[in-house]
Amino acid sequence: MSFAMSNGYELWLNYDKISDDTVLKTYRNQLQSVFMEEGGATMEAIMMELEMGLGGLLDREIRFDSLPSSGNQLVVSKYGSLPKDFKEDINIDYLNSEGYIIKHIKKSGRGYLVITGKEDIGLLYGTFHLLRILKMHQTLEGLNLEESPKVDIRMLNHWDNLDRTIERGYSGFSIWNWQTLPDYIDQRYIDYARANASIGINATALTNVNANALILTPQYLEKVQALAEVFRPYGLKVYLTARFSAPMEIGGLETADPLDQEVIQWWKNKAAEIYKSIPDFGGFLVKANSEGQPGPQNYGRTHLDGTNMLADALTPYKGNVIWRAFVYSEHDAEDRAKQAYSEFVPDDGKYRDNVLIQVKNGPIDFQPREPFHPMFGAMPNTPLMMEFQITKEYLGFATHLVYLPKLFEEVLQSDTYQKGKGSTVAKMVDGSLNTKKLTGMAGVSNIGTDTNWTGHPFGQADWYGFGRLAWDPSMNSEAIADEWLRTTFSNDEEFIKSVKKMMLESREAVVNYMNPLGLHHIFDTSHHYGPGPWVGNLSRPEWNPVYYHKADEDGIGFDRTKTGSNALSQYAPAFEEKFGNLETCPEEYLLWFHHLPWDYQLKSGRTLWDGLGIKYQQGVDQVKQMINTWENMKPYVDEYRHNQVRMLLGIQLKEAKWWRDACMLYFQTFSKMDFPKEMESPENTLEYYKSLKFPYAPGIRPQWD
Ligand code: BDP
Repeated sequence: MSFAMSNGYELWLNYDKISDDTVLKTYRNQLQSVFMEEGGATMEAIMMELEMGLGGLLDREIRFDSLPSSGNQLVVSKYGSLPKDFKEDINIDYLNSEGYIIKHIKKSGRGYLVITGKEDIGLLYGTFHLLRILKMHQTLEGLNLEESPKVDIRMLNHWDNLDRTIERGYSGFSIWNWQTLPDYIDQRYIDYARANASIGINATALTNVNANALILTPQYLEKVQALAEVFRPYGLKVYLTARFSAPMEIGGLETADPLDQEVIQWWKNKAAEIYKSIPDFGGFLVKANSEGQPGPQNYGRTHLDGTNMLADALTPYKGNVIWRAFVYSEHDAEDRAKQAYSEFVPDDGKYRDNVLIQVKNGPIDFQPREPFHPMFGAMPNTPLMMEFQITKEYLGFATHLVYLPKLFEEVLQSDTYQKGKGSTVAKMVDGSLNTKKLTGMAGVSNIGTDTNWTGHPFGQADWYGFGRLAWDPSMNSEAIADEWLRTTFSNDEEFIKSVKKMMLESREAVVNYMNPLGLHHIFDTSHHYGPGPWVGNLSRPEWNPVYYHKADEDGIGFDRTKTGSNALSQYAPAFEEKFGNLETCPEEYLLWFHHLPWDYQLKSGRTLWDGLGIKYQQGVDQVKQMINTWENMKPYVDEYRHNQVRMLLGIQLKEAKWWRDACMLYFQTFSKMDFPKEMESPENTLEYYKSLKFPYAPGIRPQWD
């Protein structure tokens, strides 16, 4: 077999000719011509995608024809414009405005594959779905698909700074070239919009949540407008991060107090100015009173005051405020995991209708494994937006192969018990549990200027999977891996089977070699690259790893039961009971909720100490297994990408061992016990691991140094 080299730029949208001749012949016969309803920019985008996609996959010029046609045809048309006899075969009653139907119907001996919906954007989403079907070699005969997104706002959050560095970015610089905008439209902007539309992402916040007020000045808004124009045909709305002190920094006011009349007016004027040039502007994303960012509390006001003030400024234009719940204070001695809940839950139901509170998936910070955030089960009257992190700040940067949709799925399928058993986080997020009016899911982007966008070729799967889950939070991660592999690499069953297995197991591997048995936040400080469980000298207690593992001679773990911080009380009684009781607490969460002696007996009969070492070793062994799997995949993958992944897996193995050795040596200073026999001996001393410094590790926020 020979393969075209792929540098990965095309993502899952590579349209090389279908290699299976039988499949190709069938599709060519079924799609002899295309009928397209005439229309605006979105219809043009569809036409362009069909010319590239259908033209490429079928390896021929696309013939556009009238309806009815002389042969079998693809029909792309809004329902309202379809001929009457086509309408009779299709029911769009249950579609929402972004939804679509793909249906294969027969008329006078001809086959018509109809993509239809209520709006143009539905047709675009349907077109991408069809191209996916073709790339996966699925049958068109008898096709009858109906899809509507279950979540309203499906959004990427770019933590991109105006100097093009990216906070927690590991795949190059920001793709937004502010210097050449608005005049120069990089092809990447268009391809970015295409890629997002192909997985249903419909919103993007362009700038870092640690915001720079300059983005709201005319000089930058003109550039934002240019991007918004590129994105519009693809249904992608632009949001900006709003720095709460902007009225002072760029408005010349003396205060940013949300109850001050001048401040209120300043934001109203700013909204009017933005909507004048970007009529479909999405709204503001805000990080306030968190990690040094300004906010309403600087003026003795509450998050509610700040949120509603901004919301009022956007109401006339149907814009939204997305207010982040990632707040914790150095002045609060309370367990960090409890603080956001205490801050926001009392105001449930008091937010304006155009407000969403954006909550990270877990109560601490995007760890390899966390229980779901208790707010998801506690604010039935407020739209809560899920925030996942696609970039791997705590999961090995862009060098580790860790398939994140598996993590996302675990969170979404967790039971909050809010309305009894089965009240999953997914049902909360998609609004079905409380019939929420506004719903959303955000993912902190892993995209940069690297040729393949995400650094690690498998990082693309995380972007892809995030989009698919935002469209339908009940999807399973295995089906997503299947789609991504087939559309990105190959349909070969042997390849799919092995690599899918590797992807699905990769998330547990990273948990094992970094943070097993419920350990969390034991990363080296500031850059979060590698282990740093010994760090205990930072000014804020909750920035220190020792705060989270609490290891001492008696044992290890954070007691969050009644005898400890009682963070468990923020969950529903059924959850509290299960996780609070050592008999029933799943061992993956043991040290998240309990402080236990080193010789505590695990279900396996081994001590906690042995169990820890065994898990760390298991993580290392899993990476070795991944390396084996990948070696065997050589016949199925082009040399370029095979080599890339092979080298990256080498780094992953090195770092998995580093984690195992550094953590076990450090914890041994407390446990004073021998390593379990299953564990390989450490390769270096604890002093060596402690001495490692990474002054230029990527993705750090300069002001945090
Ligand atoms: C933490 C990151 C920090 C972000 C912060 C946030 O370390 O860079 O600014 O989250 O989400 O995970 O605001």
